[in-house]
Amino acid sequence: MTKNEIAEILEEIGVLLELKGENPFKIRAYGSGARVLESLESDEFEQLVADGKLDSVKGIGAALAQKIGELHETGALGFYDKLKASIAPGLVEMLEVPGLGAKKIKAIHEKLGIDTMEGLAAACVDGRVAELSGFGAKSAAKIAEGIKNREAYGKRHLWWLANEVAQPIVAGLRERPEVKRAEAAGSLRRGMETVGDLDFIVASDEPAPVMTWFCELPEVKEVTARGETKSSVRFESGLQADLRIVPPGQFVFALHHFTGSKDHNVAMRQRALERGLSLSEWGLVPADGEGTAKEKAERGESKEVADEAGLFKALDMTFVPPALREGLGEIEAAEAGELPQLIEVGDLRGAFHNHTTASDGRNTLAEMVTAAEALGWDYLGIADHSKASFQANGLDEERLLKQVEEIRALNESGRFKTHVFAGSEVDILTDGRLDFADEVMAQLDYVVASVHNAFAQDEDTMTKRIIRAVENPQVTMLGHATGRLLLRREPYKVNLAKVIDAAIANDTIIELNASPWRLDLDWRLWRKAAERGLLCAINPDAHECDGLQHVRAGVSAARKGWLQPKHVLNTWTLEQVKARFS
Ligand code: DGT
Ligand code: CA
Ligand code: CA
Ligand code: ZN
Repeated sequence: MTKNEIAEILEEIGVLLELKGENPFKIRAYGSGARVLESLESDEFEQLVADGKLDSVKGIGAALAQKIGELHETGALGFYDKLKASIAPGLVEMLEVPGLGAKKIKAIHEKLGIDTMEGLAAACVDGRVAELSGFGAKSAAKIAEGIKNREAYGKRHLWWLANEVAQPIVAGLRERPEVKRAEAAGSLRRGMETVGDLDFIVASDEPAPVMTWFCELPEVKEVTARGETKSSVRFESGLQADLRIVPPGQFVFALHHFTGSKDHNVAMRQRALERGLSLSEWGLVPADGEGTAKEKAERGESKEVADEAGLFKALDMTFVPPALREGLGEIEAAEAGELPQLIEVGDLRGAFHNHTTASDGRNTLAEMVTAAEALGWDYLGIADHSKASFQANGLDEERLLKQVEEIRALNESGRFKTHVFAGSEVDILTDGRLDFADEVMAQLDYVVASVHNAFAQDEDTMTKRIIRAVENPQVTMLGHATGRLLLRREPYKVNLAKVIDAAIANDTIIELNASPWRLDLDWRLWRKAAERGLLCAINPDAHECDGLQHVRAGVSAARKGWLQPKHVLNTWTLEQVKARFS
């Protein structure tokens, strides 16, 4: 296990101990142990483990060092497994409800004897939670709402996580000798920010062994339907997947049909009808004549197409990338040959808005730059939190200016090919003032301004607050414009049309926060905004080296927003970005 994975487990152990009501010193030891680990360089950590000297680090005692060693070596820890097994799963689940921490869950468990979600939901309704000391009616209502959201959200899954499940399965299908072609279709292929279920389409003349392989995958928890050419399964996470196996001649039509979206399909079928054709998952057949579309296709009456480009061509269109298949004007644009050349991951030369161990990141400045260099990036922007974000260990003026010096020295040292821009993610205070004075921000290469508190402000107040920040000449870009956390937290109330107007008028960039949990500003708003001149920055908001990879999710969302390289700051050359920041 890597040091960051170990740190996560230590953090979790702290929370589990708190749920059990263990002594506060013990609990704190795990939390601070995690933070000490995070602040070590990876090499330094490996060396300490190899030398058996972890316990010489301040904040890591002998017992903790032993546990870290065990996790590092075996990837498991008996103490942790036993601890988890000793706590009712319902209590652990409650940690995911917004507004519920270990302390409150413990009180609910001890005073009301509740250890399931259902029990908790009922106690919120009948007033028992409201009566508990330290709760009250307002907090009971908030918990009830959190549980309800969780149920609604629970039916969908984050694109990033669903994709991590899907890709190895596609690769596995393609390795099978009976499989001619295999793709993941549906909302996953279209790059929707959340996914209801996975839809695998396979071309094969010999479905039986493929079906068996799929239904017997080790990660499959339950086979919910099993047929010769179609099956459905459910994974541990609750994510479900359909597999359809079709004869190779039908593959392109099935792939297109099950990629969707429904709106896109409806428009495509309409277009086919105008040409005397009927389009379906079976094929593209004459609309008139004997029998159903399926029968016609089976009689070999379908047009033959080698790939989706061929299918679109048969309807006098250019290829529509899956990202654009939402029925939002892509048919007309493809007919006119006016589809945009969408941005690709390879167009990115760097990224802004990244954190280090100076605030709440898990990797040091040097580690982050090393990771950016490995990605071949020309530049990396560092924007740690500012002092108002004390819970994220935000930097005050003194620490910030020291970091700027450190970054300038790093650039001059020639140690990395990747240039580092010195920035800050500066809190937008409740009235729209910024957490740093203009003279301080003027010493930075750029500023990301973000809202991190007072989410409950009314729409008018929040809109004015954000616009005031957007109008500040020191602000380069606005961070996560709505604060939403997909499937977890609703956006705060803000008039985005006004914010976008203000950003365009003041030549302020708005980020497309590429964290798979945010993807904020939403892709649905980008096409129009970019046409009106809004510049986008695809910002991974990375809190560790691996987090830089999240730009992939950002690019996926940007493509759904019809964005081209010219709309995105990260595609600019180093010299162009330097000029913009100067
Ligand atoms: P999801 O799973 O909710 O995230 O969204 P999708 O788009 O993956 O939807 P899903 O899995 O129900 O079906 C996959 C695609 O199959 C869908 O995008 C379009 C096509 N499809 C499924 N059912 C229908 C239907 O009743 N009518 C039409 N026109 N297309 C359908
Ligand atoms: Ca689906
Ligand atoms: Ca489906
Ligand atoms: Zn932030």
